[in-house]
Amino acid sequence: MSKIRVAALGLVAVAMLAWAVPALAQPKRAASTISVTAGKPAEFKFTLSASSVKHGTVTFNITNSGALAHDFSINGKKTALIQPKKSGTLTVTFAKAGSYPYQCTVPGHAAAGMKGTLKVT
Ligand SMILES: [Cu+2]
Repeated sequence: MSKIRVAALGLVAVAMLAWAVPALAQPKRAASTISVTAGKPAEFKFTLSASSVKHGTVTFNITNSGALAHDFSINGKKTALIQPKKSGTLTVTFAKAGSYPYQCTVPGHAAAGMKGTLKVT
């Protein structure tokens, strides 16, 4: 074999390792994203794109389609107040499976129905 061919084989081997090693090192669970719409289907309701999610880090992308300002609170974290037609993001880590209640913390909103439960598996 020529030196060039050996060098080329070496490069291929390195490239394959570079591909294989991160795949082995990474956890199998990828981060999840859930879309949350506040003010839908009614002003004091949330609509989530998923009702359950695997435990780990979850990014909530919240859009307020209501006429009032709302926030989104879950597992001890919450967004700032989100004005109508605006959106916000909340990244939350769920270390273990369980049922996690979420709500809007604006006074009276949760009592009016702006709450629910996310199942974490
Ligand atoms: Cu609200």
